[in-house]
Amino acid sequence: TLSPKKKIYFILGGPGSGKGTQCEKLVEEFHLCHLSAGDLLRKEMQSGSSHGQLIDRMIRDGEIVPGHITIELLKNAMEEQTQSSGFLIDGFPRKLDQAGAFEKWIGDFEFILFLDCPQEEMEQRLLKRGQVSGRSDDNLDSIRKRFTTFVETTMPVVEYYRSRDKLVQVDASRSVEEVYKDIRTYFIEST
Ligand code: UP5
Ligand code: MG
Repeated sequence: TLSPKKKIYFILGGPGSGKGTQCEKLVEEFHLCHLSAGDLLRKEMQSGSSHGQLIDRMIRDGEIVPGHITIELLKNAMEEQTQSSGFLIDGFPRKLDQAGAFEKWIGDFEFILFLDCPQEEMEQRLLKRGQVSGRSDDNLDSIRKRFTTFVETTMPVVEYYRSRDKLVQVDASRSVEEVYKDIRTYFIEST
């Protein structure tokens, strides 16, 4: 099981809000281990796992992969990592029942960082990235589906943790540097 001394932070925000970009900057400054649930699922898909086809279809349709699959991947990645002082869990939990199941396993965590960004801005960013990313879900049809899933299923997670005072929120519509300037203050206070 996990060392109880390790700090755990979650990063949530809509598709294209800048979760991955901001996590990279946090890794540089605070030496945390960055685990993107989406990246872990894409890696699992490419490894030829028995869940590959299911993951492939669900990512393309912007749907949330069954929790037992994602949680297993996250647990394994966290147990393998013995060096870092803590974890940045990016893009998870996206659904209330998955949040509950995972919280039971980890026990306590520091906070959820919510990157708040208007849909038009996220759409622009993703369409631009889509020209080069090769991601199967960076097309307008998939992007719209990802937005719907985010609003219907993931925003309730955000609101739940806000009501428990476990949420910090930043305006993610600004430049990468401006957003990071705000974000880092929460991590300075916490580490
Ligand atoms: N960019 C970033 N910040 C910018 C800024 N401030 N100003 C201007 N441009 C900015 O950024 C996206 C693009 O915007 C980049 O080109 C960047 O340079 C630019 P990025 O940092 O990649 O944003 P991020 O929020 O990480 O966007 P991402 O596309 O990764 O978000 P999603 O949440 O859609 O993707 P994720 O990989 O987390 O999940 C993909 C799918 O996996 C889900 O739709 C779902 O099907 C599945 N999934 C699950 O089922 N369960 C999970 O728990 C997790 C994922
Ligand atoms: Mg990402």
